Amino acid sequence: MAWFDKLKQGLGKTRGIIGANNWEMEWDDLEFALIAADTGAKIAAEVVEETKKEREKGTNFKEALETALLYQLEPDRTRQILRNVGFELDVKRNMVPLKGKIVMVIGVNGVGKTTTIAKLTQYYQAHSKSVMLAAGDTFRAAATKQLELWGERLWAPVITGPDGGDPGAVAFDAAQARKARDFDILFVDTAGRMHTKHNLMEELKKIKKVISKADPDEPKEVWLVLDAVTGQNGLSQAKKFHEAIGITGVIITKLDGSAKGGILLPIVRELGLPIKFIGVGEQADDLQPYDAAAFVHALLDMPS
Ligand SMILES: Nc1nc2c(ncn2[C@@H]2O[C@H](COP(=O)(O)OP(=O)(O)O)[C@@H](O)[C@H]2O)c(=O)[nH]1
Ligand SMILES: [Mg+2]
Repeated sequence: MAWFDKLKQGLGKTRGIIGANNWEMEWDDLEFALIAADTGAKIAAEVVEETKKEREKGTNFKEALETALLYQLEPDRTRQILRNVGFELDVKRNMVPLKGKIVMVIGVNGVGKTTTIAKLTQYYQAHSKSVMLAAGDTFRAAATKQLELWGERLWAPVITGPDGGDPGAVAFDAAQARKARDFDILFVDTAGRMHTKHNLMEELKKIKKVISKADPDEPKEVWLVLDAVTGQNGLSQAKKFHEAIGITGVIITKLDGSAKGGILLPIVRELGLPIKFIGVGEQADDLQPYDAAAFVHALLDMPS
């Protein structure tokens, strides 16, 4: 199945809530539906206001809602203007750029960090980049093995350390190895949970600092992985991680099976964080560069 259809199918639950079968609804119902899809109350009210404004211009309900959602998800107005004058932006063909060479990937347990790293590896390799991996989740015994298996499958070297060892040491070795072997990108996997005596945020801060000792000015990217299924809870996770570590991008996973696609709105609008990719399945190619229009069109069951 094409990724767009997967996303469309996954968002079908959200679409059901916002009344895709009935493209005309009471404003209160729309507001409630948006809240149910995890946009949060404030943004839901804004979307309703924007939709109303568009309706007053004579736009039909579906297109009015499309504009209102795009306004939220694409704060970069120039892109909207370009689209309005019929200029299509092709994000699928252009590689999602990286500010530096090292990307630290963080997030709570089970959100899909390790799987997403595999997907990112395949994505950047397809754009002719050489990729190395660091198995920084030393907390769970199976985590290193999981990354090693992906590394074998994708022909990407994986730097590992002993189970239960210091994740900072793994990250340091990997950062040095990347430089020495001149690889384009290093993705650093991390744990989502620590032994009770360790604090996860402190540990992640330490890993970040250690990387900059091996390679000054790195990591330039810290990407947070969020599971769409966790809904509004994901927003508070994002706030906490952002305050503690500083996030440069967000990846939303499991949009293939979620009714909570609305979480993207507060991530963009309230936290001001860019969404880099979305995950739509468990395979290495189930990853797509984030595109606001494609997301809204999947949500509203419009053609891509
Ligand atoms: N349906 C679906 N499952 C996913 C997606 N991304 C990851 N998973 C699954 O989520 C589970 C946890 O993933 P993992 O990468 O181990 O999470 P981590 O603990 O954050 O490293 C695995 O079963 C993955 O296959 C996605 O986009 N869609
Ligand atoms: Mg993992």
